[in-house]
Parts: sequence; C-alpha cells; structure tokens
Amino acid sequence: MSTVIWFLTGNKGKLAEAADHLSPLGFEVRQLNLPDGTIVEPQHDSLEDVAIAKLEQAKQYLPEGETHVMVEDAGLFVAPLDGFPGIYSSYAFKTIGYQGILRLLDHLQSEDPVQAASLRSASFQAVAALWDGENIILGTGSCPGAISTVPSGEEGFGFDPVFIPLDLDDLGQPLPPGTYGVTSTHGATFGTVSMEIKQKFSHRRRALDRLVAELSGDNQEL
Ligand code: ITT
Repeated sequence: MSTVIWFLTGNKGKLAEAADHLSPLGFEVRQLNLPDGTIVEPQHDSLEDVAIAKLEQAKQYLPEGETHVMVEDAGLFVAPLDGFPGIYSSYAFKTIGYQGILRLLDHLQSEDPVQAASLRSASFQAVAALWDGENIILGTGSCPGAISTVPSGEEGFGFDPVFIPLDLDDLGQPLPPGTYGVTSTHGATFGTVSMEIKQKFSHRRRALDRLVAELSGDNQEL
C-alpha cells in the first residue's frame, strides 16, 4: 500500500513533477490546496527556513487521520545578479517574469556558448520538507546551468523557458560548462524538453530523492 503525502502547493507544475517522481517509489501525492492567504508566506533568508516555517503551518491543515504533509520551496539563483531572484523567485516571477531576468542580463552576451554559459551562470535550488507525523525530514537539491538569451519551449513552468541545465556525466553529476555529457539537452532550455528529461537534471527530483533516502534511513549520496 502506498503512503499518502499531502503536498501543500498552488503550483500545478511542481505537483506534477513530485507525483511523477514519487509514485513509482510508493508514495501517492495529493495536493493540499488551501485558499489564498491561509498560509502566511514567511520572511526568512533561506529556502530551508521558509520551507520549515510553511510546513509548521501546513501541519494544522492535514485532513483528519492523515500523517504526511510536505512543502517544497524552490528558487532560481542567478550568479551575475548575486543570487537574485533566489528566495524572492515567486514574487519575481509574478512581477518581472522571466522576461525581466533576461533584461537584467542583456549586457552579458557572448557568441561563444561556453563563455555565455559562464557569464550567465545560474542554478535552481529546492528544499523539500516533510512532516511524517513525528519528525520533520528535509531534502535539498540543486541544478546548475545558465540563463539563455531568448526564451524557448512551452514545456514545464516558471523559469523553465530560459534555463539551460549543465550536461551530466554517467553518474548523473553536472559537468563544467562546455563539457559534453551522456545526459544533455544540447544547449536547449527546460522549456523544450519533456518532464521525463527534466527529471534527470532536476533540483526538485534530487531534493525528493534525498528526502526519501532520509525517510527510509538510507543516507547514501544521490
Ligand atoms: P508554492 O509555494 O505554492 O508551492 P510557487 O510557484 O510559489 O508555489 P516556489 O516558491 O517553490 O513555488 O517557486 C518560486 C518560483 O520559481 C515560482 O515562480 C516557480 O514557478 C519557479 N520555479 C520553481 N521551480 C521551478 C522549476 O523547476 N522550473 C522553473 N521554474 C521554477
């Protein structure tokens, strides 16, 4: 029998990715969708602290008889913008959008793709936090890459149309910019690839894998 995890999120893209990854691992992910304003968006300066503060509130809204509730907080950290939008990614997405991020990086261009990738380096970070009825369990994950010069694709959500992940080696680890790896989007953004491909690189998938490893007491490096 699978374990039901109530995922507090209003973001259908995040929900779909978490369900896609966790269901073969024996978890049934259900959306805990609360009316706007129910959860106070905490002001903290790390994704981890925000996730824990949201989880503490979410616990109160678990349906009767249920035990597992999860939040997952993610952000896009753009190196030449000193990590902006980072913990403000949700607000930045709703206000300036990915077009705003492209405008902020407009002066950083190069014909050479390797140099462009270094100039426009960025990473997605995610923290998944789960209450299992007794303890808080955390999993973190990152996905290094770069911001494209133009948006492309309609897959995924959020900043996916402007994010190009670094290639991965045969162990799934990211390689330096310009290095070709066995797992590659060939310089294309997450907006152009299927969910199945995005999961190979994804910060969210890594965070969820670590969370599941913690849950099952298996702390091997993922
Ligand atoms: P909830 O807090 O309701 O879960 P949210 O959309 O606010 O949903 P986050 O705070 O985790 O989610 O995400 C911050 C922003 O970063 C938001 O605009 C997301 O769309 C975007 N984002 C998060 N993960 C992403 C991903 O895998 N690909 C593209 N954009 C992503």
